[in-house]
Amino acid sequence: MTTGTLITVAPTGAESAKAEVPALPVTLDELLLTAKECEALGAAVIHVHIRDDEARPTLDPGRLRETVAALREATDLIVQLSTGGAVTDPEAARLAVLDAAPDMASCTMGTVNFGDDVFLNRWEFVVDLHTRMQERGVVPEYEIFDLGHLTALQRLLGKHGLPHGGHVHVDFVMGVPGGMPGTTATLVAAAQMLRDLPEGTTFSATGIGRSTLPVLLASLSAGGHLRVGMEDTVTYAKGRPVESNMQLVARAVGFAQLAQRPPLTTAEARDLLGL
Ligand code: KMH
Ligand code: ZN
Repeated sequence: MTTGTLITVAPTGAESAKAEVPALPVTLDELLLTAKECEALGAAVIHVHIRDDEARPTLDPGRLRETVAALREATDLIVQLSTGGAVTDPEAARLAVLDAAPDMASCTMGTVNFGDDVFLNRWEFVVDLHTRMQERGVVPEYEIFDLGHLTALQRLLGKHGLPHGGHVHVDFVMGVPGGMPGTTATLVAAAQMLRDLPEGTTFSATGIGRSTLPVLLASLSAGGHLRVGMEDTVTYAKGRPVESNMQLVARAVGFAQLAQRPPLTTAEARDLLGL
């Protein structure tokens, strides 16, 4: 059954430099302002990467805890911390993200070439992340960069059981150089593979760079949900830099309304995700 649309904003990421993308929210104040405005527009989940005082990506535990508390205080958004971090982050620091006790955390389902880098996600690491989230009551969003990652998820759930809350939600991250392409055909193939996962599994999708719009439109028509934000896209249209995360959320909300699948409220999103 097609429902409303879960809209996730991924405002910062770990890849863009503030010097090159001045609109990127990197301080806590900038993040909170972005979160509040995106919530008012229709976002229900925020996927969070944080930066240090020099705007470099960090997984500093104190800063992560402070960020979770501040987002909860300022908004009703579902707070999803990235355990992906930056490609240079060690596994121990990525696991320690869970100590900040977010509502959700990302769990990438395998290794992928990531431009000129490698985003390493060894099987034992993925199992560790999944089981620690089960123990701590953190709901995962399984990040799928390639179709084989869905097979790895089937194996993970078969061997180690369902996530906390019992609902499985995945996010197709499409168009990363080295991962699956951000095309309608690939999104349909990925959505078909969900038949091998527990009944009721839901998906969001995001297309990196210029695959943003094809992926957004394909996901809406296939019954999927949307992730948008400056983590994934810094160009709004050819030759036009993104002005703010709000601009991307507003565009996603507009398309969702046109598709007669309006944004889910934060309460509806909590129900959907088993929070
Ligand atoms: N920054 C990428 C290396 C996640 O947040 O879990 C990984 C990433 C996925 O963004
Ligand atoms: Zn991320």
